[in-house]
Amino acid sequence: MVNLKIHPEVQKALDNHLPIVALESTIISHGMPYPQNIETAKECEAIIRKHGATPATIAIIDGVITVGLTNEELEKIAIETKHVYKTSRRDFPYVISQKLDGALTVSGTMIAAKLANIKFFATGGIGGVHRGGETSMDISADLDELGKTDVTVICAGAKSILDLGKTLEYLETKGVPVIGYQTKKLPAFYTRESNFDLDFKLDTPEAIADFILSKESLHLSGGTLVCNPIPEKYSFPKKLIDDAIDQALADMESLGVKGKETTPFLLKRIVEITGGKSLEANIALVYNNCKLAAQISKAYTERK
Ligand code: PSU
Ligand code: MN
Repeated sequence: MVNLKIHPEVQKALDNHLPIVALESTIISHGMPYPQNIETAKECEAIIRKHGATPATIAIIDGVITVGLTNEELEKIAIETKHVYKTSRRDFPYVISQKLDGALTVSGTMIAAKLANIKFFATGGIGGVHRGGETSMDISADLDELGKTDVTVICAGAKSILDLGKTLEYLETKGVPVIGYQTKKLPAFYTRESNFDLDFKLDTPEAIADFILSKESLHLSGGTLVCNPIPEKYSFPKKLIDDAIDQALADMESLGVKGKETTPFLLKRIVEITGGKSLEANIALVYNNCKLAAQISKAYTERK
């Protein structure tokens, strides 16, 4: 029996088949600095509510998968981040058996959302195939999770700290549909588009809900990735962000940062290099994804 602690508000929404949107916690503990991380986490929940869905931020608290955090729980994982374990698929048994606090990545949140029967999940960007992944084999567990766990992830594409072309190839191999929301190009997180074409462009939350229902009717297991471009106002000039990313990658190389520290290091370094501008963009795109995720979950619930 899985030990899940579900917040009463989330449980009520589950019991009544109301729209619910899951939120990850790695972005809070390891993706943004304090206090912006907690402010963003709270505003994400408010935006989801405003658009007619119930938010469920998910983390592991004292070894218990907790779906829907209280204020105290949110503060714990936002402030004492050194003691919060970055948790992907492989880490669950360790974090749970040792009764630790864990922040869930995209792959971790998909697993927990599935256990709680939540179908939609909003985040910033997903992990992917890192640049040089063909030799380092650094490929995020997010991609395999998308290949097997039935949750729809709404993101702003992937950062070009990754090899976007290989990331798309990997997702294709795993049978993961990648939908561009009102776009034919893969969004690259800080910029509205990359050079990579997407096969499915859908223009409304309703069309995306229909797409997911068709996938379910065929019992095709695995997730769906919805890519929502960053709002125009916050998008970065391509050259500016490319230079910041190159600098961050060079710093990572010279410091010898490896493994699960890679993504948090790069995110932090890019914020420093851009003097905080990238953080503003990051926050804006997450809000944009929360809104779309709420709209899709609402359209889905109305159709089902
Ligand atoms: N990309 C971002 N922001 C993030 C992450 C990725 O733009 O916060 C986090 C997500 O939680 C994602 C994880 O699942 O990093 C991927 O880490 P890794 O590359 O170690 O798999
Ligand atoms: Mn990795």
